[in-house]
Amino acid sequence: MKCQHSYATGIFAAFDLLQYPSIAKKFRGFCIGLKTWSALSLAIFFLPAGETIAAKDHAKHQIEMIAEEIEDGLLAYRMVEHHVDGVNITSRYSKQATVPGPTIVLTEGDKVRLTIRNGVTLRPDQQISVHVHGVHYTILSDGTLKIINKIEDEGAYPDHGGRFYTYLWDVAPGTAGTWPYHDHNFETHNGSEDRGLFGTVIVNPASGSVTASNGSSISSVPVKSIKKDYVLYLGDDAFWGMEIDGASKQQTPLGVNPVLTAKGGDNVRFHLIAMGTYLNRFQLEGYQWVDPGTATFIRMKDIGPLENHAFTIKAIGSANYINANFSRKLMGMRGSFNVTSGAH
Ligand SMILES: [Cu+2]
Repeated sequence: MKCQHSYATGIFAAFDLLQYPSIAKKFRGFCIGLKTWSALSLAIFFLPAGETIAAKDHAKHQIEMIAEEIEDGLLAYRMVEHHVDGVNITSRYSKQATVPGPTIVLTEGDKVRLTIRNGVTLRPDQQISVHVHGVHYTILSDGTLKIINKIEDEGAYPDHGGRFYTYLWDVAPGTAGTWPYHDHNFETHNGSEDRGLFGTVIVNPASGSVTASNGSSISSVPVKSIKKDYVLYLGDDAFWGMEIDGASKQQTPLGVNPVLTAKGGDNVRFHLIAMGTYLNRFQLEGYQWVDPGTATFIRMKDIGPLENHAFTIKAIGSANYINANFSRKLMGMRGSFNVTSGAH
């Protein structure tokens, strides 16, 4: 996924260095972009890479992930630890590294401190990073190489000796939505998301409710009423899926072109992210849903590279989901949405 980058500086830079001074210890060299904070930067940034970060900061989400090699030459992210307000929620995630990687569920207004480690030892000189879309951050949390960000290679080298890189995300008002994150530094400055290093951030709205369709009318339903979240990545030849159970919050990787299951009458939410290079036309045959930001029903959605689409529906019957783009259809990009009988 090639990215367009917008660089936020200023207020969040101050926030970054003052509210989270400990975080800057990982940076090697000098920050040439933050002149205002140069005196502070000199003191903080000169510390060696890989120094243990002091626990003193205030991010609601404390996240540590590692990238690892898995079967078939794939690379994948694994959740090592996730604490929310000090509560350990790591058991929600797969114990293995998965494709797609862990889905990080946030709410507008949250702050995140995410540390990445690199367990891919086959290339000792190659960084792995986490570059995220949708949320706000300073240039030092962009997760790209210096050739792009002009300041620093913002990733982790292989984990000999505990090297890592830490990002700060500001999940500011207005960032609600479904966003991809992915590596940007392995092998090339385009990263290695085509080998599995990608995952999803879901930012739930601060209002606590989302627009939903029951097939004929539009309503607002509580996020808490959603029984399942399905995350579907659209590659060039397959969907890669995972799901989150609404009650237990347990995340389950579903593999390629997965069968999605729901009980009739349940609210379920689809999150589609296009990571390939082609235009996709998503259909959930027989269903209509609300085009986000509008009050319009749609029965298909064109999703180009890097684009996202999320919608909530009431499960009212089994259907196939399909990429109706002709060549993608020929590749077999389809799967089933199996709805068992329940309280309609
Ligand atoms: Cu991207």
